[in-house]
This record gives sequence, structure tokens and C-alpha cells, in this order.
Amino acid sequence: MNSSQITLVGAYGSPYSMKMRAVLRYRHIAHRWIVRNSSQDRGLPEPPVAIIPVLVFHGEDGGYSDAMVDSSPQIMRLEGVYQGRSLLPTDPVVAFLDHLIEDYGDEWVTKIMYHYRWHHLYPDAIGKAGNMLPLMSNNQMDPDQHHQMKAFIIDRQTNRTALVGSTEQNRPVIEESFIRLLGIMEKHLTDHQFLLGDRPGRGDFGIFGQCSQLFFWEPDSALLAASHSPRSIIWAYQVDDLSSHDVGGDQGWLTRQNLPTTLHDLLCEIGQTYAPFMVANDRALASKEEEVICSIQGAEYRQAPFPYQRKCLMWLRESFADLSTEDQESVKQLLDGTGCEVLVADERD
Ligand SMILES: N[C@@H](CCC(=O)N[C@@H](CS)C(=O)NCC(=O)O)C(=O)O
Repeated sequence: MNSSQITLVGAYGSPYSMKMRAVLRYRHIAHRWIVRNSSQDRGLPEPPVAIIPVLVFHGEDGGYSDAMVDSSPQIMRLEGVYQGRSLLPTDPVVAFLDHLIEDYGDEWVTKIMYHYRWHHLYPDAIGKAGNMLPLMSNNQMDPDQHHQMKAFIIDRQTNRTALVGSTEQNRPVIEESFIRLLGIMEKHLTDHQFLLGDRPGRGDFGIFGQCSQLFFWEPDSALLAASHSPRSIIWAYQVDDLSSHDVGGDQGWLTRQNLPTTLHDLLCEIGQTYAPFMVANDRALASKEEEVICSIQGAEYRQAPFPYQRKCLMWLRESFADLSTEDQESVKQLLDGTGCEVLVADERD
């Protein structure tokens, strides 16, 4: 495929859009970046669901061919089409862990992001997001319209906090998990530029997407990040545009033999938050319950079930099933004692 056949439609305030833009920049995939609903957003094919980011492929004739949503499948589709600067670690065991870390970023850290933007305890964040989000698609918006859109967005988004779990009851769970993540990242980044070696993987981009908001948009979380993990902030600046980062072929990845203890710490964190939530969500949907209830770090966490996250768990389990028996054993050993075992456990175990 020639290299100018991609359009990414997104928004500056959308974590997954920032994730995908960073992926395209790092991978040297020539692309056009279009802000949704801006004057440039014209004539593009409709995605299957009205969410962003949308990745649009161009056909042979220069017209648009198809449009897809969901950042993880987008990353994997690009891997199939473009060679070089791959996000996939060469050791399949490490590649599985990378998939897991990406999904933790996308599906758990996103709760932290939404919380620090829209929870009622953070009025400065609500005011800031309300002011800025409408202008992203039109910075010359009429002041009256700006005022109305601000009120509309704030009303809609603050009424959705419970959907992602940002409630009074869950607040300590979400906030404490952010502080722990920052502590782990700070230690890890003291010795490593990226999560899995000298080059970024899917996990870096997944966590980065959410942090692009938590660190650079939301005032309360930005202050917490600056005091708990300044290195994470610099890492996020780096991941946002790695176009000049040199990689040698498929070199630079950690392997299953040399994973640092800080990566184990990250897996333990994932095993205390994302893992119990994803498994409980899956069970709640299977038994048609109205609420997901699980224990996270000894506290009871509750929210409504989320069908998309069930699909994510299924994809993760499929990746595990695709590994050789020997690689599956290695993954199990690495996850032993982290809390993540439940993600790959045979239902009969
Ligand atoms: N699973 C998707 C999530 C994309 C997503 O949820 N996008 C949000 C914005 S960050 C959205 O478009 N939401 C639609 C809405 O809130 O109406 C991905 O990985 O890209």
C-alpha cells in the first residue's frame, strides 16, 4: 500500500484519538488528521458506530474505501498493512503481556480519565473541559453557541459518570489506582524508556492515550502526576510524537527472560483492578445481572455491565489461546501471583 492512504478522524480531547495519532506518527504512516465536525470533516464514509477515532482507508482510485472504529483493532489492521516500526514485541509471551497492558490502559485507566474530567468533586476540570471541548471543532464558534454547547456537554457528560464507574462509592478505588500506577511508572521509567524495552509497544500507546488527557488536560490529575511521577509526564510527551525515535529492525524488545521487577509490579496493579473488574463484568453479562460487583483492593466496586469490555476480554483470551502450549505456560508463570491469572484461567480451573 502506498503511504498516503490513511485519514484519522478524532479530537484533541479524546484519549483514543491521541493514542492513534501517536501510533501513526511513530510508525511513519503518512496520514491526514481531521478533527471531527470541523470544516475539514467532509465526505468521509460513516463508521459503523458513531464514535471516535475513525480510521479511514483510501482505495486505489484515491477515493475512500472503508472506515473502522476501535483503536486496538485499528492498530492490528495497520500492523497487517504496513511493514516496519512494528508495535508487536518479537517474543510472543511479551506480545501477549503487551496486549494485556494496552487493554488495561483502554478499559481501566479510561475510568480514571473520565473521573478526573467529570466527577462533581472536580469543578475546575468540568469547567475546563466544558469550555474547551466545543471549540475543538470550531475555534471561531459564536460566543452564544459556545455557551450553549458548554452547558450541553457538561450536562451530558456529568450524567454519564456512573456508567464508567465514577461514583462516590468507587472514588477511592479509582483514585488510589491512579496514584499506584504513577508510582509504578515512575520506578519503571527510571530504568527504561518504554514499558517493554527501548521501543514502544501497544501498552505504551494504550496508557498514553488516557494520560494525554490526565496529564495535559485535567487540572487535578495533572498536578498529581507532576508530584508523583514527573517521568511519566515526560514519557507521555515523548510517546505523543516518536517520529524521530530510531528503531533497528525488530531489535529493542525485552524478552520473557529479562522482564524487570517493575513490570511485575505493573502486572500486579493490573491484577488488582482491571482483572477482577473484567472477569466480574463478563460474569454479570453472562448471567444478565444488572450490576457488576467485585472486590478491588478489599473495597467493593460496582457499576453497570459494559458489553464492549466483554468483547475485549474475549479478544485477550483468544490471543492467549493462539499461543503455543509452551508459551501459554510461560505466560501463566509470569502472571502467577499477580491477580491476572483469572484472565487466562480455564473456566474449569
Ligand atoms: N473502544 C474505542 C473507544 C472509543 C471511544 O469510546 N471514543 C469516545 C471518545 S474518546 C467516543 O467517541 N464516544 C462517543 C460519545 O461519547 O458519544 C477505542 O478503542 O477506540
